[in-house]
Amino acid sequence: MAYFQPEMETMPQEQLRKLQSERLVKQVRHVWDNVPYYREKMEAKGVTPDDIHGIEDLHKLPFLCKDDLREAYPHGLRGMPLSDCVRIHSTSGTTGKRVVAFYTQHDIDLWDDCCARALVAAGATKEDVCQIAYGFGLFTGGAGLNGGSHKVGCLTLPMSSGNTDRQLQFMTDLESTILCCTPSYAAYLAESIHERGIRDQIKLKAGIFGAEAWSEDMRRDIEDKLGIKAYDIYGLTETSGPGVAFECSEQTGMHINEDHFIAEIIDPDTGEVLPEGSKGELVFTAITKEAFPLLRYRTRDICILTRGKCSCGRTFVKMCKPMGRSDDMLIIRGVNVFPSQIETVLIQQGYSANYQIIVDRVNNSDTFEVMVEMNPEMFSDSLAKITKAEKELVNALKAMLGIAAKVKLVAPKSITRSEGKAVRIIDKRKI
Ligand code: DLL
Repeated sequence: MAYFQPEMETMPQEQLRKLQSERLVKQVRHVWDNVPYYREKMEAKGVTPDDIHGIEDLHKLPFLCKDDLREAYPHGLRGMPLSDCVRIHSTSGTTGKRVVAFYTQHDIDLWDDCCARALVAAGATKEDVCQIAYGFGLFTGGAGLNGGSHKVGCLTLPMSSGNTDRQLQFMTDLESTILCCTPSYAAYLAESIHERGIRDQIKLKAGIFGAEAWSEDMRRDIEDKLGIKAYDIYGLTETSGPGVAFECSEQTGMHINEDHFIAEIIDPDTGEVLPEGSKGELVFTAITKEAFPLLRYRTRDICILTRGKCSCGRTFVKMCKPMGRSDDMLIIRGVNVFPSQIETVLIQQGYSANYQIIVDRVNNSDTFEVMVEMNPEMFSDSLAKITKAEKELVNALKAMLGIAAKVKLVAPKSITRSEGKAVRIIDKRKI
């Protein structure tokens, strides 16, 4: 079994807990001394660093949420002098102020390690050619995997996202073996490879896909089309970027890099910490980051943590695929709807994951429409056949969600393709 940092990745759990405790105590002191915004929050809760003796005291600390980050924009949560910071990254948020995260060189070094662990878990060695088709720039995807790939010693192709012709040319000419990009772009590349009939020129063996929700069905679809093993990777700008958690060969959840991040699951409504195995909101405490040392950051991602023995030998706790976000869950006619549920139905019914959900409010009542691209072979079907297929989808969606959606099958490739993160939801009620 290959690991990038075996001493950490396979550390016995008791020892790991001790390491986390030591690092937490140190980190709380660092934040208290250097981040007045959080110190005030601690003071308001009547907590000081003297109250934090280890991981068992974590619950005493106040939460941070996205609103705090917006309020403290741009420098309020920075934990190191600007002269010690070497880079920023920023989120792609559509509303309000962006979130700006700062990094020291040491932060980048540890972040690269986390991404290198993910690559090695996917089978990467220095013999590999790693094509990075995540965006480079303020987005963390490109930079994170690029750094990880260098650490492993792969030949790194910093392609950034988009320009599919160029991606496929390099993929074939330089014989890329590992592809890193969003799952929606991976699906798009797979489709383009199929259309061009160049599958036999593709040497890929693994893909590392994350940054957005994707279902198990979508995984199987991409794996079949590209003939690879597809691994999930999770992270967020606030906690450095990709590599907070990564999948191993078992593909049954993502190991959280617990020597750098303490994970908790809380009830999103009450903030109460839930026992392991419960479904709730994922909260992270970064215990090694210097420049942007967030404590108890509420991710809004809904998830379950499990701490079983893993056949890969890693001892880190596993998170399941995020089951939606507590803030992008749609409430339609009073029913909670996650886009991932819709995606599952579509793939089970043999459609691609190219869809768009349109929600509106007409006469005080919610309207709910799902536009789905028909498969190319359906394009020449009669109207009656297409109407029948639409009805079948309406029924399957109703069985999954408990409410009825209007379904419209549209021409193949007519829904705007995203080469970064897919825009799945248009909620006109909010506009
Ligand atoms: O998406 C970092 C990243 C880059 C992760 C490349 C993986 C690969 P943000 O743009 O700040 O950072 O978005 C973070 O994206 O809170 C989740 O809601 C979602 N997300 C990230 N990874 C996954 C995943 C990057 N594997 C937000 N599955 C997070 C589902 C994911 N959702």
